[in-house]
Amino acid sequence: MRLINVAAGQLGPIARAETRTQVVARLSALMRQARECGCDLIVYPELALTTFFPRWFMEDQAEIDHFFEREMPGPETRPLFDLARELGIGFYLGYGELTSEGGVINRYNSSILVDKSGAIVAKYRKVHLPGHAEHEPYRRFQHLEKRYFEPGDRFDVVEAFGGVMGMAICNDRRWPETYRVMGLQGVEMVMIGYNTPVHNPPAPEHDDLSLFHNQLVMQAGAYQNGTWVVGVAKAGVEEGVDQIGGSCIIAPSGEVVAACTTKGDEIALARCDLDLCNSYKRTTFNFDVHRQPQAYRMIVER
Ligand code: CDT
Repeated sequence: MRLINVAAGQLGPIARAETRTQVVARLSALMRQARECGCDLIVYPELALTTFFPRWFMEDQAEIDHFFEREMPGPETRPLFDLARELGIGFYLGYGELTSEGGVINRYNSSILVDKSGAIVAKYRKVHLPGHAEHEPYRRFQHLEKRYFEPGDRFDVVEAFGGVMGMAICNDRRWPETYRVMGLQGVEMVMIGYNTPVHNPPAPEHDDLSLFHNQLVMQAGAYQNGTWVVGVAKAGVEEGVDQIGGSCIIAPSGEVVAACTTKGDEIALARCDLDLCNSYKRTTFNFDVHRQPQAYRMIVER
């Protein structure tokens, strides 16, 4: 057995006025709970340091940039890294990343994986940015990820925590390619933070299915690639927008083995044996034996 004790570290709403320091205190409280329960790793949501700001149309760049981190860790986030090192627990954290190289500024919807020594061992930039780039007045709230972020361009994996670890962010979880590209690299645990409004303005007929779709895509991704999946929400009514909860930990069988039951700050725990992946990776989903890539060319050519 190769065990990782994992916590899904769900957050309730973060108000626009809440400071990084206040949020880090909430993240720290969840981290302490997780460690008291023997966890090696806690997974936090997408954009876990601020409110989900793409719901607002903004033109003032300084106002927009307030939601981004210029360094990681920075002065306000360093206490979380220090606590991780002190407790001996790793974490996945989603945040808005602002880079500045040679006078060129780029902004991404990113996540990092931090090991038990408090060192960043991997960074991921969200590939599938949903929503729109311009103000759409018909919407009760906006979803302007295409305005505020550039897309990432790769799904890598990293050896950490005794296994092969991968990251994705929110909308990525709906796309089979996300899991498959990491599956082809032998991924054994995919960590995914999300912010998902219950109401989808362009398709309100999906609203009643939002929790079902959340679980459907992550269960399918886990089973079809023989990997653990840890999906973690920022949930509840945030600045007037109701966001789904449904944080859960899914085994390579596709079964949900732990789940949050509230829409607030809460941890759900599972003892994840990475060797459970083998049973799927070596049989039904033995890619070397059964895949037929010559029949899939259209996926990358169109
Ligand atoms: N954050 C994020 O990617 N949310 C999307 C919302 C639906 S598309 C407007 C999601 O896929 O959950």
